Amino acid sequence: MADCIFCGIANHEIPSNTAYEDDNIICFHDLEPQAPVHVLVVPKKHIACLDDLKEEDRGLIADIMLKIPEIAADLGLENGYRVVINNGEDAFQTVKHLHFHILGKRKMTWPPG
Ligand code: DGP
Repeated sequence: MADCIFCGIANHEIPSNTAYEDDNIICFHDLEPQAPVHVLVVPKKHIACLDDLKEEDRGLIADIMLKIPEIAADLGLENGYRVVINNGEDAFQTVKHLHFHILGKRKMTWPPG
């Protein structure tokens, strides 16, 4: 989608520090890391947010969920990690292209801010 930063990264028009990539998914290090390890797992297909998921996306989302532990292991997050989806305004979603944050290498707190 035009003017979407994460589409630009997925298309290699915008550079990123890529941690993992396949035909449908790209994972890259966050520009504003909130933990010593902070990557974003992004479907290459433009889906704005969770609310826009369609039945046809079921396989893609399952692939992402199965890939996250593999990426976490590759990043050395053997002591645990947090996966976050910010969905919509109240959740402070700033980039309107669905993405899964993986944060690790520090102790997290609960509840989140
Ligand atoms: P969210 O608030 O859930 O929409 O998080 C968006 C994240 O995307 C935020 O942590 C900063 C990150 N981000 C925004 N623009 C860029 C970019 O151009 N490159 C990278 N690597 N990360 C970005």
